[in-house]
Formats: sequence, structure tokens, C-alpha cells
Amino acid sequence: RALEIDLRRALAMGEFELFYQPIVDVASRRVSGLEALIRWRHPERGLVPPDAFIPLAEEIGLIVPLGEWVLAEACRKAATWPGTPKVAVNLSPAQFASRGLVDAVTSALELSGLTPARLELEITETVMLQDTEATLATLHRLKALGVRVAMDDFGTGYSSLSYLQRFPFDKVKIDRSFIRGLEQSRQSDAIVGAVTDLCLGLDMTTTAEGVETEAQFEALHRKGCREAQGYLFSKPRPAGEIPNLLKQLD
Ligand code: G
Ligand code: G
Ligand code: MN
Ligand code: NA
Repeated sequence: RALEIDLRRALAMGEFELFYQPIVDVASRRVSGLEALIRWRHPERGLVPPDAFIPLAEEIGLIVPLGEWVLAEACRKAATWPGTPKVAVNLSPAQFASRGLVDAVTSALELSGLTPARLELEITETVMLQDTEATLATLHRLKALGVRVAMDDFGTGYSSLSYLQRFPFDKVKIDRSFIRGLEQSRQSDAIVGAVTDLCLGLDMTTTAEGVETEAQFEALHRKGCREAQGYLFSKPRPAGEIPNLLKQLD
């Protein structure tokens, strides 16, 4: 297929780049971290979003080398930023299950010199549906490196409370579909409040995704949600803008 050939070529040619979206500490409004979000700078099609190629990259196994590049690049960049913000990297299920994942994380940390605690790996619930024992073993090996692990898009898909009990997450990212309804629907308020309380009791922190309004931010503050991410603060930005953005938002 044309896209498949194009995708393999793109990796070889270095056409991928990472944008970064700030994550803000709710109490202080300071930037506590940034999430790396991949883009494909296509010679003819322009900037291609991840939804347009990540699924195919998964399917053809290209996600493993691509994911290794993302890890290395995000750590390398983060090590140059002013201050000590964390950098969050999305891991797709196939990458999580791949044999070389722990080695790839280890080498990204070593080559960049980034403090392990500044790297956060985001995994989705789909990962939890795979072989549970293997998943647990991988999570424990990652945590032994000193990196942090977050459950992404919590509350959508096949989320289950048993995952929070069994898997050693440091953080839960509450899906933006629940944040949208804050201050407008009792249901969203109740769900976000309950997830925040639950995570507090489990010694996990919470990050709200997709925060777009001051009213949503205030509601999160009242509910004790630790971090917020969304267009209210910044959309994902090219790497070159991050050093200045870190100085401005701080
Ligand atoms: O940046 P954007 O909001 O368009 O991202 C859309 C989706 O693509 C997000 O849900 C995110 O999880 C996924 N994504 C972005 N960057 C990466 C990446 O480097 N690796 C993987 N596996 N997924 C990514
Ligand atoms: O799936 P994941 O959460 O990893 O990816 C984040 C995606 O959400 C990115 O594609 C990003 O562009 C998008 N996003 C980030 N902030 C907001 C926001 O405030 N509103 C909306 N609608 N989308 C957002
Ligand atoms: Mn994410
Ligand atoms: Na998410």
C-alpha cells in the first residue's frame, strides 16, 4: 500500500517531529510537564496528525522503531529545557508488548542524561487487556528504572477499577470527554470528583485532559485534581517554541 511505503520512507528520512503540550500544576498554575505528541511533516501533505498514521504503524510493526525514536527524541529535548519539567511519552499497545521496550527506555535515558523521574510513560487501557502477567512484569521493570507510569484516557474504552488496584500507576489521566461536561452536567461533575478522590486514596495523582475554560479549571481545583492539560493553557507546540513557552508560563 502507498501509505505503508510512504511511512517506512518517512522514518528513514526523518520526517517525524514531536510537538509538546504543557501540563499545568493546578494549585500553582506552573508547568509541571509536557506531553510529546508526534506529527508527520509530509513533503506534499504538510503536517499529518497521529490519528492518520499511528494505527497503520501499529499494524505493520513500524510502531516499534518509530516509538523508539519518539522516546529518544523526547528525552533528548527534555534534557535541554529550562527547569526540570517532566516529559510524557505515549506508548502504543504493540510497543508496550515488544521485547525491546525496557531496553529502549533505558537507552533513551542514558543517551540523554535525563533524570528517570522526569520521564512519564502513558499507556492506555488496551494494554491492560493483553497478557496480565507480562504487562505487570513490564510495568515493574519500568518502575525499577525510576520512570513514572500514567494510565491515559481513563474512563473510556474498557477501563476497569481492577486495573487501578492491580497495576502500579503513578498517575491517571481523566479523559477529556468527562472534562467537557464539568460545570454543565451533574454526571461529569460526579465522575471527575469520584475519580479524583479514588486516585487520592490509591496514592495516584490525577491529570485532567482537554481543559478549555476557566470554569472547568476552577471546578478541577475545587475537586482536588492535581494537574490540568488543554487549550486553556496551550495547544501542542513545536519543539522550538518550548523553551520560551516554559519561561512565559512560569
Ligand atoms: O496530538 P493529537 O491530539 O492529535 O494526538 C492524537 C492521539 O495520538 C493521542 O491520543 C495520542 O495518544 C496519540 N499519539 C500522539 N503521539 C503519539 C506517539 O508518539 N506515540 C503513540 N503511540 N501515540 C501517540
Ligand atoms: O490521546 P491523548 O490524550 O494522548 O492525546 C491528546 C490529544 O488531545 C491531542 O491530539 C491534543 O491535540 C488533543 N487536545 C489537547 N488539549 C485539548 C483540548 O483542550 N481540547 C481538545 N478538544 N483537544 C485537546
Ligand atoms: Mn496521552
Ligand atoms: Na489522553
